[in-house]
Amino acid sequence: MAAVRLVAPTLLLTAAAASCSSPQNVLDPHGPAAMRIEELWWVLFVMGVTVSIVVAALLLLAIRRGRQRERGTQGREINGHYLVSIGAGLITPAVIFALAIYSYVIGAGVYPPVDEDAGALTVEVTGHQFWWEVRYPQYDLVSANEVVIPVGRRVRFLVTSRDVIHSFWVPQLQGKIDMIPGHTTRQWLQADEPGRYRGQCAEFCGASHALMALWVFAVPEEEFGAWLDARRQPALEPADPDVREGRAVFVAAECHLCHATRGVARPEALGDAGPDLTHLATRETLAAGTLPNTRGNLTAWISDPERIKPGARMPPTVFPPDQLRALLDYLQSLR
Ligand code: HEC
Ligand SMILES: [Cu+2]
Repeated sequence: MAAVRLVAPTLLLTAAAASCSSPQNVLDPHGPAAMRIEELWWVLFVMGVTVSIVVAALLLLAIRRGRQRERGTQGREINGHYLVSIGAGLITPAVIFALAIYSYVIGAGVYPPVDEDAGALTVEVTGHQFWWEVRYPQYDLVSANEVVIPVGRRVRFLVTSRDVIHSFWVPQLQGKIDMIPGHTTRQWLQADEPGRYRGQCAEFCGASHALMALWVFAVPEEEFGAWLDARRQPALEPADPDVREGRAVFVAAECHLCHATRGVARPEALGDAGPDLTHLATRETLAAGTLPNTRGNLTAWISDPERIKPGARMPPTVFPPDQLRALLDYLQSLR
């Protein structure tokens, strides 16, 4: 039957999407908000499939009747006006209205009001072309491109942007929310299971929009406490002479004008045009999820960011080999 032929591929595709374990799968939710969004998705999907089947069936019926008329074998004429009025005039609008209310209720549950409650753990995420600034204001902690949250706790996210409109979206945990310059948007995020969840900028923001990803790590409460303690430590004056030399290269090349390495070393680097590098070596990726954080990738990134990330707001710098080695030693010491 044609209707089956029409619907089967859609169902197959959906089943494939639902079963695939992509780290950004809306159909594989790991938090209360994402679960409601998934539920809404399935309800609308089933309604959509039902409408497709009904329309396909009516179309087939009309074709059959047309053929019968041509052959003169047409049976009794049905007066369809009643059916059409009741179906199109009453049932369809009622169903659409019910669905509208239902999706409104889901929306209200997904984005409940976020109060000023100072006690709630707060994370501030600021979008930049093309990376994420991450702050924990209650702990005086700054990071970039990776967010760590405790499992099972509702965390308050305050998001904004430094330049253009971005959108903060971690599909397995919560719906997307715009990051608007000059305006702070609030939302709750909660992960019910420990794990790593990939997020992605969901509003076109320039050439490397697609390379603007972030990771959210949900960890047990004790691990979160330990993480906070470790990340609040400042970067120390390096003891190793090589690393100390690398720090001098970092300052001489003016990396510190854009990148902060908060700590006791002087001059203190406080630049904020680029990601905070105080704990760079603990991050898994470079340049907002674009590259694994390895020595080779650090070299490639520093010598030519534009080749890796078109439009990236960092100038290329080429160093003589010994300076480069020292700089890499320094960057890799930032734990
Ligand atoms: C004009 C400002 C500017 C200067 C100067 C600058 N950077 Fe950057 N840097 C950035 C920006 C912006 C990014 C983020 C790029 C992106 O992901 O889109 C970045 C990203 C990085 C990253 C990746 C960080 C992460 O967490 O993903 C490293 C490492 C880095 N820069 C090192 C350096 C070094 C070393 C120097 C000096 C040789 C330097 N930068 C000079 C602006 C700058
Ligand atoms: Cu963006």
